[in-house]
Amino acid sequence: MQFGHFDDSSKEYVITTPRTPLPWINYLGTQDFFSLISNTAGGYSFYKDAKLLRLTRYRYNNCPLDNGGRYYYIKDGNTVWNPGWQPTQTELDAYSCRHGLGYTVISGSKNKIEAELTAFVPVHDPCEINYLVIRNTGSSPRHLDIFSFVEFCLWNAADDSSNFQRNFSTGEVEVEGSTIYHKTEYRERRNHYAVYSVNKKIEGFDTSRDAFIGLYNGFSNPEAVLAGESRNSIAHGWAPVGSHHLKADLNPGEATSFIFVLGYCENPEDQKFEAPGIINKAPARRLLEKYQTDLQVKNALFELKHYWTGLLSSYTVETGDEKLDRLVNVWNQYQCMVTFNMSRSASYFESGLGRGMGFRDSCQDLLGFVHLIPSRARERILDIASTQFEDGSTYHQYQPLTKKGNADIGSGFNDDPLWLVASTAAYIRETGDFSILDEKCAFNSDPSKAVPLMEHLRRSIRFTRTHLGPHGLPQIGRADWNDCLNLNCFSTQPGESFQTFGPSEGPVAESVFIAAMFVKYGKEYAELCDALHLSEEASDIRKAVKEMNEAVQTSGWDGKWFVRAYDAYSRPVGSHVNDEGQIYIEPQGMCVMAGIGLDNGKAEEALKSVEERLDTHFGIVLLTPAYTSYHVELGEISSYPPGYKENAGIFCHNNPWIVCAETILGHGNRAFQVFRKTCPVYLEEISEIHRTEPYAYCQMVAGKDAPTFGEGKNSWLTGTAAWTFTAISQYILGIQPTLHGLKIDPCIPDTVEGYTVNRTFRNVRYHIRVENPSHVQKGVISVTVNGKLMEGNIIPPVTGKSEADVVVQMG
Ligand code: BGC
Ligand code: IFM
Repeated sequence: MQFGHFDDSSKEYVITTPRTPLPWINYLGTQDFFSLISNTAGGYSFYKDAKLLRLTRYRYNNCPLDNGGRYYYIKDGNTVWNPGWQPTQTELDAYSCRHGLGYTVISGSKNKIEAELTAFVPVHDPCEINYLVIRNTGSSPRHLDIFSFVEFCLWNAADDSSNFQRNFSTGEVEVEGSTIYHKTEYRERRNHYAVYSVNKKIEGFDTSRDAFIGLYNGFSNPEAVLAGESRNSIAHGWAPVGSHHLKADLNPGEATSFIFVLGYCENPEDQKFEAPGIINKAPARRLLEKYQTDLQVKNALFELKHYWTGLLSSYTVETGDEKLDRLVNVWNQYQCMVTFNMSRSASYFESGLGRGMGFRDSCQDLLGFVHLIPSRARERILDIASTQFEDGSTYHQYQPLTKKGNADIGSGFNDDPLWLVASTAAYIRETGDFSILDEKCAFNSDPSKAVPLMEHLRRSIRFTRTHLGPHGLPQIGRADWNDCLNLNCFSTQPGESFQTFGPSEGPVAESVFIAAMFVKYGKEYAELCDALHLSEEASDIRKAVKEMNEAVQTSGWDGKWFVRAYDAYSRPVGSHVNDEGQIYIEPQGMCVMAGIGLDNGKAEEALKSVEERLDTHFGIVLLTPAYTSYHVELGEISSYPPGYKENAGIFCHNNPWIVCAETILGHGNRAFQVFRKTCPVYLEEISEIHRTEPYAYCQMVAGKDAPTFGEGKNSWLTGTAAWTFTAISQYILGIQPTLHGLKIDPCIPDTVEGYTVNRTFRNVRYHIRVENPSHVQKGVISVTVNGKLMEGNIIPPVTGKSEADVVVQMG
C-alpha cells in the first residue's frame, strides 16, 4: 500500500494522508540551523547542536507518537483545525504534504478554506520560515482567527527534559510588537536568544504555556484557541511558548499570507548587551527585516531550490529505470547531505541527546558526501582528526558545538582509527587535494599538540598494527563496526550493564572485520605514500597488509566463509563450530572489498554462503542462526530478540558491502538484486509493511526470525546512505574517482543496454555514455574521450577544458 507518490519533476515526495505508518519526516537546513519536520508539522529546531542549542521542545516516544511542532490553528466559527491535521486531528476535506529538498509544504483544506504552510530554512540565515497562505475558496466572506504556536526548549535539551526543579524558574521572555523573544539563559552571558515573529500586526500573543493551553488541556485543544482570544501572557519560569493571534477576513476567492520566522540570534562578543540585563535586539532586527514580504520569502525559497539543483548536478544518471534515477539523482544524495550534517544526532529515533558526531559514522558519511561539497568534507575531516589521541586511538563520538570528544563514551572501538584513513583517502581521490595531509590537527582537541593530518593517518595505521591478538588479527577492543559485538565482557550484575562492568578491552579478542579494513585501507594509505614519494613507508605498509591478508586466510577462514572474530577465550565467533551466529555478513563484504581471497576462490565461496545462508526477500540478515539467548561473552548483540538490530536483523548499512563485493567478482545481476532489496524507493508499494519513509534508507529492517519481518526502523541517520551511494555510483554504475583520474568500471545487470552519467570531477564536467551491446555484466573494451580512444579505463584529469564527452563500450 502507498501513502503518497514521488513527484520527480519537482523532486518532492507527496504524502496524501496524515495517517502514515510512522511520522514521515524531512530535514530543513543546510549549514548551522536545522529543523526536523514531519508530515503533520511535528518536530523541532536547533542551532548547530541538537543537544546544547535546541530552540524548540520535542517529547520523544509520545502519545500520539509525533506530538509537538510548529502548529498553526485555524478557528473558523466553532471549528478549529490545522493544515497538517495534527494536533487537533480535525478531519480535513483535503490534505497533502510535499517533502522537498530542504523544504516542506503542508496543505489542508476545510469547509472551503485552504491553508498552505511552506516551511524551510534559508541557505544563509539561522531561522526557519513558516509561510502560511490562507485562501477562501467558498462563495461567502469568512472571518478566521489564526493562532501560531511553538514551545521553546530551554536550550540544553538534556537538562530541559530532566532538571525541572531549576528550569521551572529560569524561563524569560519579552514581547515587542509582533516579535516574541525567548531569552532564557541570556543573563548567564551565553549571548544567544531566539525570536518567533510574524510580519503582520497581531491581535494578541501568549508566551506562557499554561495560559495558552491551560493546565488540563493539550496541544489538541488549547484554551486560548477555543476561546478565540490570546491571554497576552508573559511567562515567568515554567514553560515559555510563542503564540500569535491573527485575524483573516477573506472575501470569496481572496487569499492572505503570514510570514513567521523562528530564528536563532547571537551577538558578537563585544556587543552582548544593549544595557545590562537587556538583550541586544540588533541581530534579531537584521534577521527579521529580510523576511517581511512575500517576494523576499519566494526569493529565499528559490535560492534554496537553486542551491540544491546545483549540488545534485555533480552526479546525475539516466538509466531508463525511473526508480533508480530518482534514488540516485535525488533522494540518496539528499540523505547523504542529511547524514553529513546530523551524523547520528537528531532524527525521530535519535533524540539529539546521545550520539552527537560519531567518529566512524561521520567518516563513513563522508564517502557519500565528498563529491557534493568537497570544502565542507575537508573541514569535517580535520575536525574529526582533532579528536584522535596520540596513540592513534580515538574518541568514539564528539559534540558538534564544542567539537570535543565525548569522555562519557570514551574510546576503545578499534575500528575507528582506520575510518579516518578511509574518509581522507576518499577526499583526496575526489579532489586531488593532497594539501589536506599537511594541515595541522590537534590530538584530543589540544592545539598545542597539533601535527599534520598525514601523521594522524600514520598513527591510525600504527594503532592497528600494534594491537594484534594471538592469531595476528587486530584486537577488537570494546567493539568494531558492530557496536554490539562486545567480546571483552565477562560478567554482568543486576543493574549494571556489561558496558560498565568488567574489562571492556583486552589483548585476546580479535576482529576479522578490522583485519579486512586494514587490508583495504592499508592499501589506500600506501597509495597516498606512493604519491608523496614515501616509498619506504609504502613498502613497509604493503608488507603489513600482506601479513594481515595471510592472517585472515589462515585464521579467519572457516571453510566456506570468513570467520567474524575470536572471543576473549580465543574461540571463534561466526564459525560453523558455533551453535548460533555461525556466519556474519560483515567480514564477507569487507574481506572481498579488500581483495582477500580473490585469487583462490575464497571470495566466491564466501559470497555464495551469504546468498545461501543470509539472504532473504527483504535483504541480507546480519548473521544466522540468530542468538536465542543472552551470552555475556558476546555482549549486547545477544540482548536483542532474534531478527532485530544486530541480532540477525537486516542491517541495511552492510548490505551495500555485499553489493560492492559482488561487483568486484563481476556479478552484476546479483549486485543489483541485493541493491534493490533494501532500497526504499522500490519498497514504496509495501509501505504498510516497511513503514518508514519510501524516500530515505532506514538503519534496520526486521529479519526473517522476527515476527515483524520486513518492518523498517530508525530511518534517516545511517551509514547506509553513504554506502549505497558508493555502491551504486562507483561499483555498479562504475564511475570511480582514483588518485590518477576517473576510472570507468561498471558492473551491471546483463539486461541493461546502456546508461548515461553526468559527473563533475575536479572541475570538469564528464558526460559519460556507457553502452552494453553484448549484454555483459562487467568488462570495458574501449573508452573514448572527446572522440579519442584511450588506453585502459582511467581517464587522467582533463586539463584546460571544462567538459569531456566519454563513450564507454562494454564487452
Ligand atoms: C547499535 C545499537 C546499540 C548501541 C549501543 C548501536 O550502534 O545499533 O543496537 O544499542 O549501538 O551500544
Ligand atoms: O556501526 C554502528 C554505527 O556506528 C551506529 N549504528 C549501528 C552500527 C552497527 O552497530
